[in-house]
Amino acid sequence: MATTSDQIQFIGPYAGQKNPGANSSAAFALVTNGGDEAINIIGWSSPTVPMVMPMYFGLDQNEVWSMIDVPSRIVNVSPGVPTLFAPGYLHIMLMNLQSELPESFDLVFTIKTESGTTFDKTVTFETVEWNHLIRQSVPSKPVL
Ligand SMILES: [Cu+2]
Repeated sequence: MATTSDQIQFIGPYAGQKNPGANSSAAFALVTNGGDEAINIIGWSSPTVPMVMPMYFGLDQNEVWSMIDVPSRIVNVSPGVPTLFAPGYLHIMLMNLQSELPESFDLVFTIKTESGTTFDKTVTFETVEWNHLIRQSVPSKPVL
């Protein structure tokens, strides 16, 4: 059965920039799967952001927030098991941005799944201050 964009929800989406005006941003959300089958996301892109990819985001040995590559690029979203993009775990890296993030913005993700489906998902992100963002360990809007 083909995966549809309605099957995946991004809950409490927020994003931040370490250096305002920089051309990269970290985006977070709790991603749920309302369908019956697990979805393996193998590709992320966007018509408006030149580069979008999942990466780990955690403190290194020097207590500095650092990005760690996810070489496979695979993110699994299983029914009943939300996938968390949050500081200390995964984030969606937005790169080569043309401008500073507005207070709120819509982002279209083109998501490709391992089962061969590709669909667009529009997500509305709120921009939060970096120092506030990194203290958050859960999505800004609790669910479940
Ligand atoms: Cu990043």
